[in-house]
Amino acid sequence: MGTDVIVVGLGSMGAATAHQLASRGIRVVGVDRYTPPHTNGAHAGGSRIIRLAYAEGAAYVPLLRRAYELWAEIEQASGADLLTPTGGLMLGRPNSSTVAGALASARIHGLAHELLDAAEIRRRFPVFAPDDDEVGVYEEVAGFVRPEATVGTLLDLAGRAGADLRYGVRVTGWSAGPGGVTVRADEGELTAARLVLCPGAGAGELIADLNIPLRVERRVQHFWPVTDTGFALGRCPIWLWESAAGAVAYGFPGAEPAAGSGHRGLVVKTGVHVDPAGVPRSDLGPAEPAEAGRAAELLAPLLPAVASAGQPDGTPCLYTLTPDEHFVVGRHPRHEAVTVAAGFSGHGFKFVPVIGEIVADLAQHGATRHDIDLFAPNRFEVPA
Ligand code: PYC
Repeated sequence: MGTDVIVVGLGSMGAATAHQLASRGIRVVGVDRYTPPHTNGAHAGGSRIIRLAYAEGAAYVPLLRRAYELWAEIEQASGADLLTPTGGLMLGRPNSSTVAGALASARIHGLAHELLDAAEIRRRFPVFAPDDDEVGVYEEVAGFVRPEATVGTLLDLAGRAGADLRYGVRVTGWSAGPGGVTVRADEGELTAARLVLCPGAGAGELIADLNIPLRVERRVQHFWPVTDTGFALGRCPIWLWESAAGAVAYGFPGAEPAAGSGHRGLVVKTGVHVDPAGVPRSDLGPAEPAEAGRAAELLAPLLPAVASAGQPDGTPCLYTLTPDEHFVVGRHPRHEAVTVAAGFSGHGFKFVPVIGEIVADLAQHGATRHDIDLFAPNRFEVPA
């Protein structure tokens, strides 16, 4: 019997899509160059933020509501612990996009939230030292998800539902015609009725014909050894902070240190999402002391205990950024049998289950009930 859908890329969105399709009884073959979960893309590092009052746009909120439902369903189906609510604090000046965007989403969608001034932030969460003119939007439902465990769980569930998952397969190209799709790989060709492309940082080659000016950029997540128990889970929320200079950093409550590390305190993970003074790189080489130094310099005003902690470990990952930093999700504009999910711009992981649902809808029915106008794959095309 033939294949209904080939899914290229099983890193996160592809894993969720393969799970959705296989659970619907669709014959899926999934291929990946590596064996996910792995450290070659965007799902390494142990944790990713999830939040509802979405600063990046109110249009994301309905998708996040559905994502929360699906995260719970996946946890229930697998027994895996994938999402930990911690509360979340969006910090910055009132007119920063991080604060103003979160507030707008909360107000438009009637989301439970509190607006805290600097003194109240310092009182409730003493590890933070915001300037007097900074505020925070606090929401209870925010927290973090576990990316590697999620990808592993989704692939496991997909395989159990009948998906044929093949690893170590390097895809070199594809074509689509009236009779279906052909995927070319080092090992030979695969054919199916439909194709889903979830290429992650390899998007440049596989969706080159869409002419999306994607940028692949390195980011390093740092793990700081701290002693202040104010960072403990239950006392410290996940956070996102926009500095007056336009840098955006984020972080998590402290975790137990790895056995044998010799550190008796907590390990706090942070990342720099935007550094206006950063020089773009797109390699996955080992984290460098200068990168930790720059992170400490950026974080010093907000989190003095992190900035003065010992040398952190660092894990690099790759962002695939679109020009407007909104995702690319939809049917290929010239090949109706092909669906694309790419360009998650460093803020996509929280959406993994709902993107899987949307992409499976598009591959199965050609349409989805979710509003994905913001993500149109052809929005960067210049009219001839
Ligand atoms: O939601 O994880 C996130 C995030 C990090 C930086 C921007 N958004």
